[in-house]
Amino acid sequence: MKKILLSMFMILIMIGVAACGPSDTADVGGETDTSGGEEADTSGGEADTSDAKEDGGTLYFYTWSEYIDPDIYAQFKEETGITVVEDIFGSNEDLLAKLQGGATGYDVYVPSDYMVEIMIELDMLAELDQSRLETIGNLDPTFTNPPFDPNMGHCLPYFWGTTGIGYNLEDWDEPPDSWAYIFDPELASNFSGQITMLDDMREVFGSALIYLGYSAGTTDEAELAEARDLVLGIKEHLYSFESDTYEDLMLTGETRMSQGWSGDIFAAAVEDENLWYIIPKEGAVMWVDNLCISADAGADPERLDRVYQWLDYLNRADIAAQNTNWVWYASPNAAAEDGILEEILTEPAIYPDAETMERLEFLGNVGDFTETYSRMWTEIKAAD
Ligand code: N2P
Repeated sequence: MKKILLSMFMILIMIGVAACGPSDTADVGGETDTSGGEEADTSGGEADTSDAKEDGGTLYFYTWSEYIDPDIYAQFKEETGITVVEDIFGSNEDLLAKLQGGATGYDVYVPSDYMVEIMIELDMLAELDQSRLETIGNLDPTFTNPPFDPNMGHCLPYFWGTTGIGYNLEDWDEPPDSWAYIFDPELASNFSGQITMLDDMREVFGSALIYLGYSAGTTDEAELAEARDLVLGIKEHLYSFESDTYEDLMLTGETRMSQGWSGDIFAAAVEDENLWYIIPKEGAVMWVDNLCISADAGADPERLDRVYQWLDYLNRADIAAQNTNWVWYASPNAAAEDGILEEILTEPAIYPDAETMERLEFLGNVGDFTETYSRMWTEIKAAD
């Protein structure tokens, strides 16, 4: 069954990308500028010199919050002696802005599909030498030639998922099946002050555009303005725009509904079974996040050596399965399937069926039109 949906995925993954403009990267240093998330040396901190492997150096990993089983850092260190230092970004635009603003020293980034394309164009990524990865064959072929990175020339797919609605079963007899529960002011007023949306302009516009019946990656200014007005119309009912801790707000009961990422909500549901996630009937954004090597790590053989060990480790069948069972996102790693929890593999909101896949859409690279998104996003953020 999964095979069928993956061929659907293949078709969808063909529809997703365009072009973008120039800029440059940054200076030197490894000052891991914490973008608003905390910097966490989750690697087990100081090396235990008694048993541990000899110091294998440090690798700087720039990723999304709660996007890896934290035990993996310690396990990797145990096996390789390499300390991984994690730093967090909240959106693809945040990642790009941090790097363009001068943050450096990172070895591996985790951008989504359209941002991979942008970063390749900006020469921010090193090429991937697949011959250095013993585990390369573990990936499902569906994911090995994405249009945003032909033949995985630069990056390795890490996880994929959707952007839908997290809700609390206690509040509903029937699950909320529509974006209207967030975007219709009257419906949203039922949970006034208890709804979050992602602090992520492409995701917010993407969901609003899909609700309006437009493409999630529109480059039509009038359509985007309509989406902006839609969000402005419900802003008074939002608790906040929040991407890193929104699931925690749902866990404490402070919020009752969120625009969120599939795995974040399902991982929270492990702690509170009343939390659940749906892909609305109008459709939703889907994405593939990727492990990509920074251009400066690519120019340094020692750093590169650590990077390939890290990528190979994350792509190992047992580690990919362990990681999936912690993050609750869908894995592109076919070899991991045997080790992935049945509840994950059979959850249609994690691995959607073919019919649902037809309603999913990639955000796509909107090129220079990104400026229009930014302007309208600022208008949303600035409004009272
Ligand atoms: C994990 C965030 C998932 C990334 N907290 C969505 N692209």
